[in-house]
Amino acid sequence: MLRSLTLLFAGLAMALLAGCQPPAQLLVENAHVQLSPVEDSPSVLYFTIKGGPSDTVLRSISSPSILRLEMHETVEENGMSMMKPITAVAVPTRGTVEFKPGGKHVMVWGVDAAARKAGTAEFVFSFSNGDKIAVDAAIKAIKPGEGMAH
Ligand SMILES: [Cu+2]
Repeated sequence: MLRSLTLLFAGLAMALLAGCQPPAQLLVENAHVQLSPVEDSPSVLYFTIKGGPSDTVLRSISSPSILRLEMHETVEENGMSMMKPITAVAVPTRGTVEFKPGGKHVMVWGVDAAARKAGTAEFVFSFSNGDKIAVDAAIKAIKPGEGMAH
C-alpha cells in the first residue's frame, strides 16, 4: 500500500513538472500589415516569432498577395534613425523575436486588390531548420493622422 502511494506521488510530481514545461513550438503570432494610405508607398508587416525546441534562423518571407517585400531593421547611426535591409534573423530556443515599430519590420510593396478587399493576406515564413509557417496577417488601414512608423 505504502509503495503504491509512493509511486502515485512520483507520477503526480512528474505530471506537474511536465505541465510547467510545455513542448516548445516555433510559431509566428500577431502578424498584421499596416496598409499605407498612399498607393505607391510601402506598407509594413509586423509579427512576433516564438522560438521552438532548438535555435533557428528566419531566412525569408513570401506572400502570393504581395508584389515585393524586404526585411529591414531600424538603427541609430550618428544620431540619425535609418533602415537597413536584413536577410537573416536568429530565433533562439524558446525565445521571442518581435518585428515592431522602431525595430525590425518588413516593408511590403504591392498588396493586391483581393487581399485588400478580404482584409487579410497569407505570408509564408521560411526557417533554416526547414520549417515553413503560413499565417494569415490582418491588413489594417492606418487611422488618419497616425502616420507610418517603421
Ligand atoms: Cu523599412
